[in-house]
Formats: sequence, C-alpha cells, structure tokens
Amino acid sequence: MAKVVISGTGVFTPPYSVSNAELVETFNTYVRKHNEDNADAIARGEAEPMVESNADFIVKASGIEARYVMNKSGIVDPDIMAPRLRQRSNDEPSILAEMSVDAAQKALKRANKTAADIDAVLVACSNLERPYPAIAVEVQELLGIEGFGFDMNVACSSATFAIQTAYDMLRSGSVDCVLIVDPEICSGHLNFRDRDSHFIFGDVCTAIIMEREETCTAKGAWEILGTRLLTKFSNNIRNNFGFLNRATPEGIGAKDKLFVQEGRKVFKEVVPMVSQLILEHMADEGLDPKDLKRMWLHQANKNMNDFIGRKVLGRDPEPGEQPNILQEYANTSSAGSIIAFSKFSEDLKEGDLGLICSFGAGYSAGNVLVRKRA
Ligand code: CO8
Repeated sequence: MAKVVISGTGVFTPPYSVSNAELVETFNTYVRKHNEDNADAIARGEAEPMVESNADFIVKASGIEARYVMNKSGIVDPDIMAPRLRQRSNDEPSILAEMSVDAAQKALKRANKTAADIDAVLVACSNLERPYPAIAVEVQELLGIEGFGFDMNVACSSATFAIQTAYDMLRSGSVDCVLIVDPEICSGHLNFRDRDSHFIFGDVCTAIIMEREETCTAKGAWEILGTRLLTKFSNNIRNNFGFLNRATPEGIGAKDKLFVQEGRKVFKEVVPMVSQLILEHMADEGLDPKDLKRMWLHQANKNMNDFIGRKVLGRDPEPGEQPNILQEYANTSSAGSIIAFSKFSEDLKEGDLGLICSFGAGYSAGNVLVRKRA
C-alpha cells in the first residue's frame, strides 16, 4: 500500500482576542441587569436569580485564558452577547471560505505545493454556514483548484475523520494531493449567556495538505502510520440547530438551538473512551506508547488532556510531550489538535513518533499516528 504523508499545515488566527476577564465582565453585567429586571419575580420565588461567572474558575476548570474571535464588539456587549458578522452578498467570498483560503495558502507554502497540485478539497468542521453550494467547492474556486470538493461534519473530530478520508483516497490512488480545511466559527453557536459554557469556545481555521510519499518535496513531512475512528451516540453534547427549525412552533429562538452540554458527564465518559482507543490502536499497529515523542490532543480541557496523557503514558506527561494551545485559543472544535500539531511539531527529529487525537460531540474520536520524515 502506498505511503501517505502530511506535508504541510497552516493556521488562520482571527484578528480579535477576548480574555476571560473581558468575557466575565460582560456576563456579570448582563447577570446584574437580569436580576434587577426580575427582582420582583425573584423575591416572590417565581424566578431564580442568575449567578455571576468567575475568571479564576474558568482557568482552573478548563485551562482556558483567552480565545480568538471573528467579531469581538458584539460578544463583549452585554446587550448583544453574540458575534455580529456582516451578511455578505453571494458575489463575495463567504466568511468560512475566506478563512479557509488564508489557512490553505500557509499550508501549501509549507508543503512546497501550489493550488495546481491539489485535486480534492475537504472542508471539515462543526458549523457550516450554509447547506449548499458546499464551502469546499467555493474554496476550490477561490484557489483555482481543478477536481472536486465536499463538506463534512463530525463536530470536534471533523479534521481527523477528514484525514482518514484523504488517507484512504490517496492510498487507493483516486486522488494525488488533498487539501483539508477546518474553518471553525464556534462563537456563532455559543450561548454567551450560559454560565456553564460561555467561556468554552473560540474561532480559528486550520489547513492540512496530504499526498503520497513519492510526490512529497517538503522537508520534515509526517508519514501517516495508521488512523482509527470511533463514534458512540451520546446526547451529552448537542446542538439542535437545523433546517427543520423553521417548521417547529419554537422556531430557531430556543436555547437548544445553540451548543449545550453536560460537561462533567462528557469529561467522565470521554477520557476512558479516548485513552482506550489510543492504547488499542497503538497495540494493533505494533507500537509502544512509551515511544511516543508527542501527542497533539483535542483542545477542550487541560485537565482532560492531563488524564488522557497519564493513562496513555502510564506516568505524568513531561512538559512539551502534549502541548496545549487552549490557554490562548480555547476550544476550537475540530481545529484544536491541528493547531497544536502545526505549532509544535517542527522541532521533532526524523523518526520521531507522534499522535494526533480528537474527541468530542457524537461522541466521536479520531487517532492519526505519524512518524517524522527527513
Ligand atoms: N463561573 C464560576 N463558577 C462556575 C461557572 C462559571 N462560569 N460555571 C460553573 N461553575 C460552578 C458550578 O456552579 C459548580 O458549583 P457547585 O460545585 O457549587 O455546584 C462548580 O463550578 C463546578 O461545576 P462543573 O462541575 O460544571 O465544572 P467542571 O469542573 O466540570 O468544569 C467544564 C466544567 C469546563 C465544562 C468541564 O466539565 C469540561 O471541560 N468538560 C468537558 C467538556 C468537553 O470536552 N466538551 C466537548 C465539547 S466540544 C465539541 O464536541 C464540539 C462541539 C461542536 C462545536 C460547537 C461550537 C459552539
């Protein structure tokens, strides 16, 4: 079977950063006003007072210190508390396509490739801004790529599922070079008025170039040794936004049309599921977790990553063995492990073994075992 490599990656980082302190200030202003406006009902016991958020809690519970967003003014305005993005005309690039093109150009440069080398585009992310035409086809058009493109969504595991899809296509010979992009505007589907989750997500876009070994001219590419995907149905992370919302009496205004989760249950159920997936996958590939030089784990929660690292390695991970980027980017869904991989992989040496691993809604989890080339 042909060997397949990841020959380049790229990251588009949005222009605005929002600190925990800024987010909490907005949230608490909203809470105080809400409680004042509802003081009588609260006094009568007919309504519960809202409770303020806390920046120290956020860092302790998640490791998140800030997040990048495509629009800041709306998010930090207590009267809006949502991103405000201009409606673009059909003649302009859509916002997800624009982010994708930026990340793709960076990945192409690192892979030593041009758009003419690509023959398939996969847009893999949690939230697509429209059902059709596919964002991937628009990215293809904007970059001048021949061939085909399609969109796919497996929530936080979209990127790793796309890597396996591309891996299979490249090994079968149906394509020669694939561009994967993961444009995530998570702020668009985050309820900034929900104390339990208002701090969780940020926006970003990552890109990956994959090809067969024989066409790769980039230095320090990563050979894919194997992939493994897993899904198991769970309602603990859910978003009921969809095309049938307008057909229901509640419409699109209901709270469950945004991101909702049972965070503690997710934590408890996903940590063992992912640890087991990694250990079984490595055993089946004849690889020892002790030989892993680095793990680029899904970026949802620092404590969760520490648990998984300990289970997989059988000891506390050393600093740098599983770099986190969530302190700066927060949870960026499918893009998180790819940001970590893109930013913290160049220093490794030829022959070093690494693991990209995603996990999230579905539940879904995806492993990509990689070895550094010369
Ligand atoms: N400020 C202060 N205190 C708070 C806050 C807050 N903001 N929120 C909760 N608390 C309090 C609670 O009231 C509670 O108090 P008490 O003990 O008195 O009842 C206490 O803190 C502890 O609450 P929790 O048990 O809820 O807190 P945790 O320690 O569990 O931390 C987390 C909460 C951070 C959410 C944690 O459970 C977690 O990270 N879980 C894993 C979540 C995860 O990985 N989710 C993946 C979702 S992402 C995904 O799959 C992609 C979806 C697609 C993207 C959609 C884009 C929007």
